[in-house]
Amino acid sequence: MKFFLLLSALGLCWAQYSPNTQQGRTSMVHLFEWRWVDIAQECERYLAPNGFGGVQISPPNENIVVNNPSRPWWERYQPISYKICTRSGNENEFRDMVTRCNNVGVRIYVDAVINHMCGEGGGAGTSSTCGSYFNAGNREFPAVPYSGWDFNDGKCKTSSGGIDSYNDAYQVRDCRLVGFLDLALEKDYVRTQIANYMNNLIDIGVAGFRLDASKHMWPGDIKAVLDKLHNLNTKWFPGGSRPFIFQEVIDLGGEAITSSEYFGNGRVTEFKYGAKLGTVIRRWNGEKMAYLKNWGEGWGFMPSDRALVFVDNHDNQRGHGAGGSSILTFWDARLYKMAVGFMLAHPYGFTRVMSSYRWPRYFVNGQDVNDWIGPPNNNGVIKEVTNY
Ligand code: QV4
Ligand code: CA
Repeated sequence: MKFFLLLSALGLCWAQYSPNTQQGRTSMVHLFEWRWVDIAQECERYLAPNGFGGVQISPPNENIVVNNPSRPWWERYQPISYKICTRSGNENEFRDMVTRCNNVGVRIYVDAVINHMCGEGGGAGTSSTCGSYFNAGNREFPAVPYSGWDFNDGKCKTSSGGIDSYNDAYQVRDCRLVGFLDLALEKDYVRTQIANYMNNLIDIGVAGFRLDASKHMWPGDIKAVLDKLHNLNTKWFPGGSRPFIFQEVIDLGGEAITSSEYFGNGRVTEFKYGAKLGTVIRRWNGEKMAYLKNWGEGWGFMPSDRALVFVDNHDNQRGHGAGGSSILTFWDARLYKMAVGFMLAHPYGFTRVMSSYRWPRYFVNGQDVNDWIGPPNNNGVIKEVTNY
């Protein structure tokens, strides 16, 4: 009885912080912009035999199709509906991937874009990955459905309707992040639509979620959505297992919103990790690897059991998001391997490795003007990942 109580207490505390990986598997890989059919094969031929715990996938829900520039990777961060229908594949391919990966013990984590829909300037029509109609100007997304009531237009207090200051938590959460139509997450209707989407994925067999743009959502609203989520599919997970949650909050210090506000919901991305590790391995600012002795909380990072860590991510690999010039990427191959090797060997946080694609970097005044380029494709159709 005592043992049972202890176990259930452990289960409760661990819950959404546990990646639901198999014993001894301590890392996930982000297969950025990969197709579901390729991920299924990668689970079977490489990830399972090499001890990977899981895969973070690109957003699986229908998104806007951007033609100018031509099919950028970032169009996937502008949802049109919650249909599983993108350049990575359709719902059948998604189900097949989840099943095959779970069957070899590799978990799937979905990148959930739930703070917003497409940009206010997204226009009207059916330029979407599944052909669903939408009208951004009228706030109409009938394939969900969402309408004007479901957005924060009335709540945001800035005259631009956008986020003018990151020192004001209300703006950051209630106004439009670079123009994206901001969902009114305090509404039960909106929470329910989002939870239905996530529950569909959970029932298919996914093990957890990256919550995109979490800084732009109130922690209490996120909690209300999470409270509606099902337990994981018992075909692969013990009864009562909760989805793993990691929230994208960029907190390098000095802003109104801190990572710790989100600890109650799940883990949080620790962006200081890659920024500092890059500085150390590059030997900038007098740093050296000997100083890594107290790496982790000793460096002012969040508690290890709340941290999701990585050397680089899909944003700061190409100059988006945060981290700055110290971030190491595959463009600095030797130093990058040192950083990733160190990360995987060190016990702090739950680790994520980055796997993406090369693009023709082209700097103009220090800015990569090709930072938008999408995955290798034939006329927009993502190419097969070849097996070397
Ligand atoms: C343009 C103008 C804006 C204008 C707007 C008006 O530049 O000045 O206000 O139009 O409509 C794309 C374009 C961007 C464009 C916007 C709207 O790059 O220029 O604005 O669309 O049409 C990714 C990319 C963004 C991209 C977005 C959606 O990084 O460039 O925007 O996808 O397509 C902060 C956040 C953090 C965020 C990070 C990048 O706190 O949450 O910025 N990170 C996550 C994802 C990231 C994604 C988003 C959030 C948005 O990791 O990949 O943004 O879902 O730090
Ligand atoms: Ca918001």
